[in-house]
Amino acid sequence: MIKPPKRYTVTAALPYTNGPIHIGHLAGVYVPADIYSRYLRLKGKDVAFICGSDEHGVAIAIKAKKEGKTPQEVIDHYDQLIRKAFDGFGISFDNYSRTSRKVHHDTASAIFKQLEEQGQFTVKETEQLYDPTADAFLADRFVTGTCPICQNSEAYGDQCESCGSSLNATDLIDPKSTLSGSQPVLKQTKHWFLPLDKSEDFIKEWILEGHKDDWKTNVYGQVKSWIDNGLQPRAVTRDLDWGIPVPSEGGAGKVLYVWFDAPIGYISSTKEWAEKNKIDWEPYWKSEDTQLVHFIGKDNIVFHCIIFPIILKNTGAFILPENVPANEFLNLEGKKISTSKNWAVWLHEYLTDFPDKQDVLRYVLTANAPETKDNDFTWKEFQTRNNSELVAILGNFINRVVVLTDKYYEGAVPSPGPFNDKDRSALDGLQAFPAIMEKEIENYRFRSYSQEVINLSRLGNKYLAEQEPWKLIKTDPERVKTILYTALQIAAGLSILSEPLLPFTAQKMKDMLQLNPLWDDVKEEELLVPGHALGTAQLLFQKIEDEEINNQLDKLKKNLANEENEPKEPAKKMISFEDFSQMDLRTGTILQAEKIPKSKKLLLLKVDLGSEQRTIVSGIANHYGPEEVIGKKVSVLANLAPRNIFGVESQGMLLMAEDQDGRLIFIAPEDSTTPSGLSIR
Ligand code: B3M
Ligand code: ZN
Repeated sequence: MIKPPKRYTVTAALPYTNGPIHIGHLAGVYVPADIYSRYLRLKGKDVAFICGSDEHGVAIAIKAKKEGKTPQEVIDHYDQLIRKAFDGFGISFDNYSRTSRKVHHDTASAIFKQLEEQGQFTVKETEQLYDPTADAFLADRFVTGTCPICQNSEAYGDQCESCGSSLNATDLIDPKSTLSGSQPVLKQTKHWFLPLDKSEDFIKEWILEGHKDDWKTNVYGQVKSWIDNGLQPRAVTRDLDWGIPVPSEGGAGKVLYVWFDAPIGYISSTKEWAEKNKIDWEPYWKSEDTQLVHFIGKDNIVFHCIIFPIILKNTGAFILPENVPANEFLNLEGKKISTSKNWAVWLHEYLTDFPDKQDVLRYVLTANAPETKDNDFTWKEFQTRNNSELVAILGNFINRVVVLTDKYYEGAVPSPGPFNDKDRSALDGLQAFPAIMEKEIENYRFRSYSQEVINLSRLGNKYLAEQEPWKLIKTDPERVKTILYTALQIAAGLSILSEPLLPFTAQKMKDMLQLNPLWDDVKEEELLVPGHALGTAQLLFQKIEDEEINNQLDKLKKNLANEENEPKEPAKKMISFEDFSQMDLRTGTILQAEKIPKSKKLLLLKVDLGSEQRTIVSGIANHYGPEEVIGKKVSVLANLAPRNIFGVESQGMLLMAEDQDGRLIFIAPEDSTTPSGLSIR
């Protein structure tokens, strides 16, 4: 039997302070982390629930440039907005710090210096894209261009958000600097590289062997594919002026890569918290009897399961995470949540529109959480779950019990008579719930835990409906005392067991019941003793009307309309006819198609171009299966230089268009008898 941990360090991904946070952040990271931390506290555990603002990185520098502000002004604005949103939703961090603070600069710099002194880095001169107009090296996010895999014309230097491929900035076709719009040039620069490849065996043993049974398959699978593809040395410095200056000879004008410094932000935030509370921070990050859990979204898996653990391991002083239960993504009304398209439900706006309904959103986002696959939030489901589960089951049960106790016994818990089988089974049912819920929470299955809260409410409602105290009161008032005593125990159990999920509602229940126990008290015989005086009854939830939902849907549609009406700049700079005539565009027919192992995005195609056949790798696997495209007429850029993609030489490019929902559509001759190999002009 493994000894239970002495303490828990629970971290939640540090949000970038380059914009507000939305329901996707809550569903993916912060509500699950808060449920877990609140539960541990109710179990009487020693918990450090840690977070903070992630304030470096090019995204902030770009935002500042776009808004004509300094990066400091940007981060100060969004740091406050995000803190208020977290407070508004009861995300109960023990500490929320900022990576722009000195404690973090010192902590990250010390770890960098330790790794450098240990000779853990390789320093290399590499060619990096440089903007001669802005006289600045371009970090990946400062470069946009056409994705070589799926032709998305707005791919970034490090990643294509359309097909999800990880890119090198030099891979982009027709790269453009986001600083000046000019064509970047390649220039020599020096960077410090962390040789991740040297730690492959460590990751294989620690995760692929050690956590194959207890880590979520989506997390395990992503780590496995990174290992299968082979880890590469990764630059941990950048040519930027916003961030933590590289604390080393020759580091002038360079900063730590944001993904090197940000996870260390968990440690600096813990230090800050420990200092405020006059306790030692080290046990929370260095003692083997501490359980460390990282709550993140799926796009942060590689940083939390591979890069950060390798940094910690190489310093030789820190513990590793026991689990990293990353969630998938939440979509909104069937579309990807998009900051740029304002297709989101912003938390600060929700709190204005629904000032007393934080728990409703916490509940709906948990009941529908993207725990194993991307999931969809709809306002209709928000309304339905509120009205038919929170109001009709949980709220209705608590209200009836408190109002009837008030009415029959002036708000004092009655003394029960002898229990019959129904009473006994209701009380036994209640006492079984803590263990049922514990199992779900401790396995990071919060959706299921949320439904157990509703099931406990159902048990209470069903008991009352069967016992009908409002009828019996006339004929058998003694019996009614036993019924309401029993129902009050269930209400008391609910007020505790629902707290991790519904903290605001739980507080209202505890005020009504005048109760403040711990989780394990629910396993006891009696939570509310006879004679105990209750507080005043208050409604826990209100029905949500169609109009409120329609207002939200109208707001989203307006956002989208504004986005669509926004003047579209030409995606690229103008070209001459001569430039265009250099492109050899031809009609083609797809003869064969198959998926590329280890890639979710790519299809390997054999395309007939009339006089010849070409092998072409195309990033359309997310949109079309192999069997769907065989025989399809396509347009091909036939004179694109061959490129090696996932070990396959791709000899050309399929032309695709992207519709407003992000779906890729073929640009092809309508007439299916059009021969292949015709020149398109
Ligand atoms: N700032 C959040 C993101 O990728 C990123 C997390 C850092 S956790 C150390 O959206
Ligand atoms: Zn792409």
